[in-house]
Amino acid sequence: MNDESNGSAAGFPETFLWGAATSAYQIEGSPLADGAGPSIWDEFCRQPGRIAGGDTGDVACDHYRRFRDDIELMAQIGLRSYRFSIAWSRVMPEGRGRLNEPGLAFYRELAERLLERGIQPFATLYHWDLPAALQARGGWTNPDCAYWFADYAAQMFRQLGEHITFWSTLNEPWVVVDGAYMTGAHAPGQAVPHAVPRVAHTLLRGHALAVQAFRAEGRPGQIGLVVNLEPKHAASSDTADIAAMERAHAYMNRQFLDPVFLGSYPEELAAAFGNAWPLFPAEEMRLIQEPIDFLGINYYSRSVVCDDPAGDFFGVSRVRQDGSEHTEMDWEVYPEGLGSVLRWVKRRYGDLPLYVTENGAAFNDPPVAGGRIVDDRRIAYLRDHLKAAQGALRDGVDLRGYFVWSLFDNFEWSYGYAKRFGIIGVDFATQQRVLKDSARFYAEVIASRGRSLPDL
Ligand code: IFM
Repeated sequence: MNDESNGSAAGFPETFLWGAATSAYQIEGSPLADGAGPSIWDEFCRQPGRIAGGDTGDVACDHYRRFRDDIELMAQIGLRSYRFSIAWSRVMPEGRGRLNEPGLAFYRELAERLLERGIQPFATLYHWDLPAALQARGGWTNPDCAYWFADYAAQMFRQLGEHITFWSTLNEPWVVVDGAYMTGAHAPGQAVPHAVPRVAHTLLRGHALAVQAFRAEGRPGQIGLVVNLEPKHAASSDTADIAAMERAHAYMNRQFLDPVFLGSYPEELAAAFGNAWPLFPAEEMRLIQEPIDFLGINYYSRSVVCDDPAGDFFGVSRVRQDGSEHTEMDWEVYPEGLGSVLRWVKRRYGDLPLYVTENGAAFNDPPVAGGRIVDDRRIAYLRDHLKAAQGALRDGVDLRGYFVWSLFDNFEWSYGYAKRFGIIGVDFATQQRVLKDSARFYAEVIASRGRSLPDL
């Protein structure tokens, strides 16, 4: 992935989908209300020491009860689309079989009201909150989980497909394998690296079976996959560092896309896993290549890496770029990387419709003053990334939309509520919402189709 220029000339296309994104466990709260079943995150948050400050998603942004007012805030910003996820155990408490009608009613009303306000629902089927009942059967380490996921997906297409036409199967499968099974920092918190290849494969089988289920339903709409990508740069021109960069790139950027678009896993992974690398049946590799309508790309940062036998599972360590600006996640601010990943996907995997399904930054915002939250660093971050996206568009990338992460300050997984990504500030004690200056900035960008961005 090389960096290239990202200049720009005109505004974004008329049909460009301007949005903001969230996920169920991070904002909804009331995870067990109205007959919902527990998810692995409900259970994980109850394990001492897992989440900063002992935080949980029990209340979060209380969106489950406040979504009607929240849609008004979305309309105020002028969003054309809202990307949210469906909590599997809210609609299927045991993860299989029985549907929970009040849970379905929540998503149905959410989608209906969004459409009434001219906001396109963009639904994710799996944003990490596996039903606990399925974890008890092995979760994603059980190959049957692919079928459980596809059955759930088929039910959602049937139950909600009248109102929802944009679907994505999995959000960031790399984080599922890395957080949940490589490092154990995410639910279900198992650091079992040898399980990673099989979990990745089961996720991809589940994804492909869900896409087939969508086609079988014959409903109008589009279905895709969402991955998180980041350019990997070698810390030096040393061959060991370059090889380390290739390993990191194979693991994070190619592990899921090579099988979907090219029909094989990166050789670097088979080499790194050695005896733990399974023999994947040819018919399963063919299944995984089920064509999709779009690819969603979540982009936040790049990473500069070096060879380090004492580093991660792949013998790689990150080299922090001290001279650069970093967000509160300690992620380097690197807008040109967004253009790089968009162009790289087009070059390597072909010219398919792309969406930037997440992009944003956690910063320590100043307190509310005079009804405002002045978050200039977030504005600069969004501005520079939007310019990079526009440069890619100008270079012929078929970019169809852009979603800010996140609409609200929310539950940032193992960091709890300590990291604030929102363009809407949330006071978690009172649930008061305040549109940050970045929300007003984004509203202008949307209204002007990007012409309010400098140098456009
Ligand atoms: O909060 C997460 C989100 O759930 C998935 N993508 C990255 C975000 C920021 O870490």
